[in-house]
Amino acid sequence: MKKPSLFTRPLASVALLAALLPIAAGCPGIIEIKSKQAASGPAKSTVPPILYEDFEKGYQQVSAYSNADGGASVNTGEEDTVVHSGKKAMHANYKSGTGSWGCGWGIGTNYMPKSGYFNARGTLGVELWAKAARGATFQISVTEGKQNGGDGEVYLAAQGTGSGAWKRYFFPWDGFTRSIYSGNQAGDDHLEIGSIGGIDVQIAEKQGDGTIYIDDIYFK
Ligand SMILES: [Ca+2]
Repeated sequence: MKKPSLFTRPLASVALLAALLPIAAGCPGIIEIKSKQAASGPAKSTVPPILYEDFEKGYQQVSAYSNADGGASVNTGEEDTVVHSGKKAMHANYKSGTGSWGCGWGIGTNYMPKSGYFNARGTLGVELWAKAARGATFQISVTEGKQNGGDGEVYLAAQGTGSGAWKRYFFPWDGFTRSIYSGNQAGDDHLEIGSIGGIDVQIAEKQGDGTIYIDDIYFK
């Protein structure tokens, strides 16, 4: 799997962007920065980790969808045995099917701020722990809220690949791309991390049946 690109990007460009930032902030409109918060920001998170879900207060499924025509299905629930930390995680038992897409679900959160969205500004991406079969792939997406600059677009991270054991995954914001299949298609084409409304997970088609466990989801 590709390593976070922050570590491979030439330091000079990071330094240059860091130097330009105060100018950009002071002169709105002169430099437009799109979907690249992490790339144009500092190389370290400037805020403490923000907990999205650790399942210790239970698991809330907010949606589930599967390509029934292709034989796909998914059932998600609270997990009390296979956990990364604490006493609880979540699991999804899936059949990926043989259609043109597989299945997915929305992970609810017990920690949603009263505003209705997470302000993840100052973070570099999404960290989570997952245990998936070796070689099995999954993909997370974030849906923007509709306040604080968000306009309901959906952005997809790069695929994660299971190792058969619990593994830490980090999906940097600058690796997310806008979904052309879901979310607002008439938005500003800009991932607004100041307004994250939710996280989904998708399992692509044609990779058999399995179970994926997920725990400890943070914006970091
Ligand atoms: Ca947007």
